[in-house]
Amino acid sequence: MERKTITTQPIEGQKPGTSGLRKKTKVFMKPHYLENFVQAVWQAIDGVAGKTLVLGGDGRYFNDRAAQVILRMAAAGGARKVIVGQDALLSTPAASNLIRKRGADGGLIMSASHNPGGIHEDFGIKYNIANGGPAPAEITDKIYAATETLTSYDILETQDVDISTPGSFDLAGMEVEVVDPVADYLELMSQLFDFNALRGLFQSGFTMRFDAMHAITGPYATAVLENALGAAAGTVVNGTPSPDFGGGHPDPNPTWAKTLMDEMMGPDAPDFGAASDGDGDRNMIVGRGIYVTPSDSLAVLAANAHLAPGYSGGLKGVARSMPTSRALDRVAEARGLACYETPTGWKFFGNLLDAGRATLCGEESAGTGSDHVREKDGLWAVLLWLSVLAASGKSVADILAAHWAEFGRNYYSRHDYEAVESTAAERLMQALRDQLPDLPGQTVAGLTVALADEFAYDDPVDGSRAEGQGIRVMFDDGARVVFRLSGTGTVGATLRVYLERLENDPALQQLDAQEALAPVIAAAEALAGIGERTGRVGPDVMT
Ligand code: VG1
Ligand code: CO
Repeated sequence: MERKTITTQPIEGQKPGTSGLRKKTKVFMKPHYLENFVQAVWQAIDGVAGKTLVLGGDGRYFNDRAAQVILRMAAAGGARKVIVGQDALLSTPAASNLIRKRGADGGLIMSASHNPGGIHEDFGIKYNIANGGPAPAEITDKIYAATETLTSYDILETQDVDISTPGSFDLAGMEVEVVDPVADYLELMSQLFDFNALRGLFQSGFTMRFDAMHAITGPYATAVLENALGAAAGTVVNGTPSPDFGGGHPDPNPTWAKTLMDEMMGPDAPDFGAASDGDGDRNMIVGRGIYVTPSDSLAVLAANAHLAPGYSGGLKGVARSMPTSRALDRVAEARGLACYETPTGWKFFGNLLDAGRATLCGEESAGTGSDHVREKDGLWAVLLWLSVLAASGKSVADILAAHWAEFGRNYYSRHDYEAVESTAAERLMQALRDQLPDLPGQTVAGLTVALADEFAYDDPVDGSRAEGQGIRVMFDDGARVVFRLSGTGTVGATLRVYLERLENDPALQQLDAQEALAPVIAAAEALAGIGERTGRVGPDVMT
């Protein structure tokens, strides 16, 4: 085994986005592409020498190859140890848990999350820090800067190592520990939730469908729901991870999880439905005949988390990303909880969780989590919902109706325009930015603007500031529209339009969300001229 220093040159565009670096798989497979980025990570953390890292991914195409490269580079860099999931698999929340539990210095997660996988689709890589959470901007900026000046990387010349069975071995002085990807995560869940009560729920005839979307959550959901909790065999569908996610799009929303949606809206629907994304950190919740928006799900969980043992002492506070609906704020207000509003992306919750200011966090993009790890956690959210259902004995529809009657309903939807031509998208955002000073007081499609700004966040823990985090327009009746460009796409630009309107009258809380939001949708179009500027007649995805 020989340690080699390979000469390279900076590669353009290796700038981490909302959640790591995501590119077409074929781009990642180009000579030096992955290696340059990994070396830049080592540089950003002042070298990998002596460090212990966690490594795993969601099993998408190139996951296995990338893992071998990273192991060889960690060994060449003098790392003390790498804890790797068997076959290089780990869900994102399981990786976060392992980093924390083992006191590792950080970890590398190989995933492009909800983006499709396969040789013609996307691959990604993300660095997490010692608290188990995504690296903050301070570190991702350093990584990017390093990619721009890099001239060489170190790598071991050796055969592939066998990581198909748990156990430890030596790789040129570095220990490689291969672990069962599910075991530690299962143990953590059993500490947070009352498994006996959940077993009782399934014994009482409660039925469920969990769509793992051919992604990493399959083995976790099968182990937890079917094996530990006794849900019927077949509860978990599409449970075997495949490198291209069965040719599907592992994004748990009504568009991409349509089969599950159809089943839940059909005559023989189970009591409860759920799905998760490529790397297992997102969740979609559906009741029989009713879809739960992620924003509502977060609010319901905040109002009821005390029903699970892990949260019986109450919540320290809650947090949501800015575009997430303000349903959570209403719960926080009623319960006297601090409520934080952060930019999009889980990395912004890390400080709040570490400082004990928030226990529960969430995003409208189907991410919910708590201080048990430093990532959002799809299966955890499902178990918390099951705990609420078991303790209350109510259906999902009844829980939602009661929640809206108590707190009001924040009608909510996100409209995505995908792969829009980048310049057109930038121009649209700039035109909105230019209008901001003049908007307050104006009437747009019948709604009067109360406030309009571009969101900036001052972190209350470390004082760091994040600017340019989305344009928001609030109307005087409490409605709101937010515009942002995605930071996870790999083709052109994705415009996200977040729409929200509050309805306090229980008689008007059962409308179709798109109908209820029609005035806000019209105002968004009037403000941004989406059709004209993008050439699109409608959104590609509505959540
Ligand atoms: C999207 C979501 C954001 C989420 C991020 C990573 O980012 O909107 O809420 O944190 O994906 O999630 P963007 O920049 O495309 O809007 V995952 O599960 O894809 O790591
Ligand atoms: Co994800």
